[in-house]
Amino acid sequence: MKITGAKVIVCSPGRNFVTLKVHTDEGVYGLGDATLNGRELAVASYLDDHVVPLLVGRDPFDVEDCWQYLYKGAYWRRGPVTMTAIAAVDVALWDIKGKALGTPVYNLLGGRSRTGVLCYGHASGATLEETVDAVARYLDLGYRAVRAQCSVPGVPSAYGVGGAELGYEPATRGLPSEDAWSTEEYLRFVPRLFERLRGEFGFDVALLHDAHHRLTPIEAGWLGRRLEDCRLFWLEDPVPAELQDSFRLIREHTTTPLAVGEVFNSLYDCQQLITEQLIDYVRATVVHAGGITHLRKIAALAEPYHVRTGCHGATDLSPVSMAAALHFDLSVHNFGIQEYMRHSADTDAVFPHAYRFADGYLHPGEGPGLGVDIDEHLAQRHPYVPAYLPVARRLDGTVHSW
Ligand code: CS2
Ligand code: MG
Repeated sequence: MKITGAKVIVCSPGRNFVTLKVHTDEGVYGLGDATLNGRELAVASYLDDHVVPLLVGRDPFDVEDCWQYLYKGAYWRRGPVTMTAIAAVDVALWDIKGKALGTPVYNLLGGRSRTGVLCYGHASGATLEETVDAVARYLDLGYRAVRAQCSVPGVPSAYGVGGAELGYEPATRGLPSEDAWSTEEYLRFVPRLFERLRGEFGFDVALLHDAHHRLTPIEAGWLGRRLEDCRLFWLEDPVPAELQDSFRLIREHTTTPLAVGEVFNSLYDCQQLITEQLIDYVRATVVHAGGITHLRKIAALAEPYHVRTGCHGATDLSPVSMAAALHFDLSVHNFGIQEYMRHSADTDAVFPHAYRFADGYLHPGEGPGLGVDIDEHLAQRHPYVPAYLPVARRLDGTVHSW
């Protein structure tokens, strides 16, 4: 079998997505997600101009060789654009292999390690009581794990609040919006949120929270210790993770489990965090961390260090990513949890898929390949619209991590 070409499909069914469709001389094609929220066209160009021409004539079954060729052959290694482009090719080749062999991709990754993929949803509210109600709605839907985010009194726009009923879409069309931030108000409020939630729901539901890169290590250590009696499943992105040493300081102060890595694009971003057991969950994903091939290597490094996976799964990761993640999640031994932000009806129509939610778990489906497709005609009806993630500023105007 040979690759005959590939097409980069940019569409915007409510939000922007970039999809790579790789064609072969036997009529089998594979899909890969190449969406990088706010920088979509950079990846589309990287693929169109610098990757697709290199794929023609290659054997799509040579997944590892293709990965190494695109990674080492680029010379300029790593980075979110490069690794998202490589990821799209990688996932498409796994899709082709599964389809050609007539088996779901998880069977190519070692088969099933569990009956279903535990997932978590996103509850949020403008007030404590709204957030309590939102968590209750997720429990009524059958979720066993829920991320809770709430507006913070005195902070005009906290992270993770608002948007669709069962999702949260931070990117807005047009130029970046500017969100105000106050760490002091946030630290004063978050313990109240989780004490209220534990008081309402007890300890049967797994509660998660995303600090979204906004604290210093000592602030994160304080918050983690303050939340210990609330037994969070994890505290996510407590600090920006460029300096992996930071997590030593947090670890000295708290046993609250830590999760990081949705912005990571390679094993090297988390090597120290894993080997020094500074985190409990690694959030790297198939779409931004080099595809299934590289994510398996991150998980393999993590396994002996008691670090589990917790793949990112926000609305800006398309159903192609969700499908690929679920095949990986079903098979990888040190699986932790899968984020599951439901997509809009428009998105689901463009990307018909086999995966389904039942009783708090996701299942990838039993069809060959990834079990996801793209309706190119429908996609064309939703052209790209420039959209950006917000920029955060502290109340005094200083730019802060969003
Ligand atoms: C968040 C995301 O899902 C999460 O944990 O961090 O909403 C993130 O802000 C977006 O995916 C960024 O594009
Ligand atoms: Mg996050």
